[in-house]
Amino acid sequence: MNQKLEQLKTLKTNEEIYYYLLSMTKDMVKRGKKNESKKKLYYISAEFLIGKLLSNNLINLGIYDQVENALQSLGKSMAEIEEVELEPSLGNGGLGRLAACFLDSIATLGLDGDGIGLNYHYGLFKQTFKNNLQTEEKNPWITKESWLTKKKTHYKIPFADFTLTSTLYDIDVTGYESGSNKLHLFDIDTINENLVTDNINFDKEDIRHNLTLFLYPDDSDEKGKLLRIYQQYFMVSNAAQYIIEEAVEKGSNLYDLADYAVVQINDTHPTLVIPEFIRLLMERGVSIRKAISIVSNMCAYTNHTILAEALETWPMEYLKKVVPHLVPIIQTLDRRIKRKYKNEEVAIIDKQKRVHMAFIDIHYGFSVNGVAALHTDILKQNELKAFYELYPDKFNNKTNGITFRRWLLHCNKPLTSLLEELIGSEFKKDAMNLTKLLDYEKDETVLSRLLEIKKEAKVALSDYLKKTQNLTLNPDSIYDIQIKRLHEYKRQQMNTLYIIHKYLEIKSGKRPSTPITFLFGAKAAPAYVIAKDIIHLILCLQELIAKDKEVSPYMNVVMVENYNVTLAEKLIPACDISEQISLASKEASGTGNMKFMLNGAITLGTEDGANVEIHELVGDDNIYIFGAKSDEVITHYEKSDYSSKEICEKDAQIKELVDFIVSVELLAVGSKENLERLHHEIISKDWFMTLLDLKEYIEKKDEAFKDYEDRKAWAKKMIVNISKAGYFSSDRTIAQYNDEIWKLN
Ligand code: 26V
Repeated sequence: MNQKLEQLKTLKTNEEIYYYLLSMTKDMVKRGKKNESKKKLYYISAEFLIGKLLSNNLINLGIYDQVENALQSLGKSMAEIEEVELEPSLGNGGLGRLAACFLDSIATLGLDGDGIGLNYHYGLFKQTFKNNLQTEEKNPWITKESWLTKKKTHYKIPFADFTLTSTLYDIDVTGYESGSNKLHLFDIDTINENLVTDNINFDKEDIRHNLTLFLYPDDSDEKGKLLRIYQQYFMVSNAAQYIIEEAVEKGSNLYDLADYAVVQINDTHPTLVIPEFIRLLMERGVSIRKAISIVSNMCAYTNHTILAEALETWPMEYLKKVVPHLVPIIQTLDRRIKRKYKNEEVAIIDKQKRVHMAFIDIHYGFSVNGVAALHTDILKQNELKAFYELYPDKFNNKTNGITFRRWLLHCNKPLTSLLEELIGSEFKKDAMNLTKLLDYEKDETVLSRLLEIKKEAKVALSDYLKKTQNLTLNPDSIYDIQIKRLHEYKRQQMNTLYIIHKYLEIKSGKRPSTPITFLFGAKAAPAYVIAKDIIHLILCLQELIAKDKEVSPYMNVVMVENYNVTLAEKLIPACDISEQISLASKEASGTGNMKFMLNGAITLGTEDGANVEIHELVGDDNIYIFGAKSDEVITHYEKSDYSSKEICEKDAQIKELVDFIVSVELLAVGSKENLERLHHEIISKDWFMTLLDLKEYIEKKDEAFKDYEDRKAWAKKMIVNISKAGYFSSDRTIAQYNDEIWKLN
């Protein structure tokens, strides 16, 4: 090791150093311990939002400090070296990031479990802003040397009209002071990157050459949907072949496959793995009856959303076009259910010949889990009630978690050091030890140090955003942050209505005691028109306020470009107020909420997803909760009795805020088409009930800003939040998955 670091000191450029460390790390992992057991977990997911890997791997291998010291003697820092690494965008948001946190915890707990997914060359997309609008560009991340290791593993993947040959690429997954596992990403050698013409456009029908170009290409049309099925089948056929091969090598006779493998199906995207396993077993001589039973004992499904538009159903016609060989199996699976249960609601193939992917998972898997207590309850009592009645024992909750290696040890070193100094280092291995911090609730010195650390993080974020995006932030302001995918149910639009409220207040002479910075980070799906209009509104407000000398000393809006894991790591430590304001019942869990809490931000949120559990843990005094509860919201949907129009007509204040979207001021900086469309959407539809909660939101947020003025009382809230965050370690979540679902030896 020392010799290696001496050699490092002979290097000059950041690139040379990065690639040296990359290969050194890969080498160490190769020679290090591997997690091994008879039964193995395979976490199949269309998304793995892994973020940059160098720092995390060095932390997990226990050599971060040594490397940092060596770099310092060269007059360099890890922060600079990390800039060389490109961040892959192999995920949309929470679901993909969760998969990455899980891989870290699986390895850390010494469990034998690999991830399986696809090697998208251009990821999701890189977001840029032009004329206050989002534009999408490809996001290449694969360099000649990278964390990917090309393997000699290849499979034949049969489609209707042709067969593709796959190639496997592996990424090492290091555990924190533990053995390592792998993330297997499958690809095709015949990919043609030149197919991408402009931005993210490409020929959607040229499957042999486009299959792994992008994550979830726009599926607003038939071609896009078909490509998505091609991707899904390619992913799961590779997975199934790989899993069977490994199990057989270990001694499985196929009939005992479930003793060698357990498969976690991450949302419905990998669902076709069920019929594919059955097909492969039948090919190897197993009867269909037996094959179904083997597979049903091996597969477990996680549901990540109740949004109807996100629950996948594929028209039978599409499946016939792409994977005709799976169709008879899916029909058999469906027939068996129809024979057993007369209830139409639980049929796999409905009357319109659509295949309900989630229903395959529920009938033919042994476990169904939601991702937060409230979410699981809603699944049982509402969305999947009919299934819960059939299979009460399959349903279970696994509240999400986050890896503290990335979301504390790596992203907030000053806070980590303070914690170590105060409560020792056991919390790094067992996060529940963070409760020891409660002893310091009244310690003035500790409270001041916490505030200093927060200030330092704000300065660091300001410097970074100045340097990388030419954004100007005031580190003496309150940092109020909402970072997550742009979706109406997450209600970024409600946040903008508050901003309008504050702007108008300041205009009328009512100034906040401490200036406020409203930070946003969000990508909108390329075909999601209203989401893009909301981004437009945020950017217009940013411009309007920045140009207004009367207002800008007191408030600013900052939307970061291309929000990703790397930016999250810098934004989260700097946050004072964490915006978790989804319409109750719609956010399955949220995981950003946990990251913010761990870094001493106070949540302003609805009783939704894991916010409910955060609220229970920290108590009323250490969180700002507002808004309609989930049962009330569900009732509104059932009765269709919510009308934003009525609210606007009755409430002049709300009307004033909403109408400001199409004010002369905003139209002067923005596009009439976008702003008018958004305005119309809110006053005439507002499917996610922004206006229902707006008044309470404004009140609560004002209360939070007022409380912020008492810095010591605020710091105490920070302490409570940090000390109670241990429950949200993904180590806890994974231990529960293992104890209750996977049961690895
Ligand atoms: C997908 C789609 C695709 C079609 C257009 C609309 C739409 C809306 C939402 C989604 C979400 C897909 C599933 C997902 O990402 N769920 C997230 O999973 C996280 C990890 O469990 C959880 O923390 C988030 O609350 C949940 O939204």
